[in-house]
Amino acid sequence: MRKLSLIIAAVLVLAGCSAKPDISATDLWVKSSETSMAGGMTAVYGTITNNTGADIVLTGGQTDAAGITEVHEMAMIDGQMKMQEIDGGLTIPAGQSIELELGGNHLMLMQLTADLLAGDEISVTFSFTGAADLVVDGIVAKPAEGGDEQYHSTEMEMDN
Ligand SMILES: [Cu+2]
Repeated sequence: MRKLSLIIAAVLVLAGCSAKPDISATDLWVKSSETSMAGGMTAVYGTITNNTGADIVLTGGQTDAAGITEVHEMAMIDGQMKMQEIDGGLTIPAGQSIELELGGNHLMLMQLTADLLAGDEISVTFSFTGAADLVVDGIVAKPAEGGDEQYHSTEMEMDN
């Protein structure tokens, strides 16, 4: 009997350890708009936290909602603000969070497989170096606040 309760205690300790995920994703959403149509593109935003004691790198992802999923940044290129894939991925330092946000880094979805309307939900797998994949279901599509329908157009230019 004593031995059995020790085993149960050990199992509970193990379960407790695995309860805290290596990576947590909060406030995730995907932009819906008239530009987020089948064949088009959009992006996923939110906060991703690295709960481990070592740096990890967000390298991309995968979703049934799109043909291509990449980690993008905004950068000045030839005097124009454009987005581009981040070479080598986006580092999330040990114990810290990164923000995927409008006008900043984002998880780009290209070649959308279907229209993405407000209220639609998608599932996205985030891929990392240094940590296991993270699958997030139920990421809800909503319009961008303030309206930035052209934000993800590669034609976008800054008005000076
Ligand atoms: Cu992008």
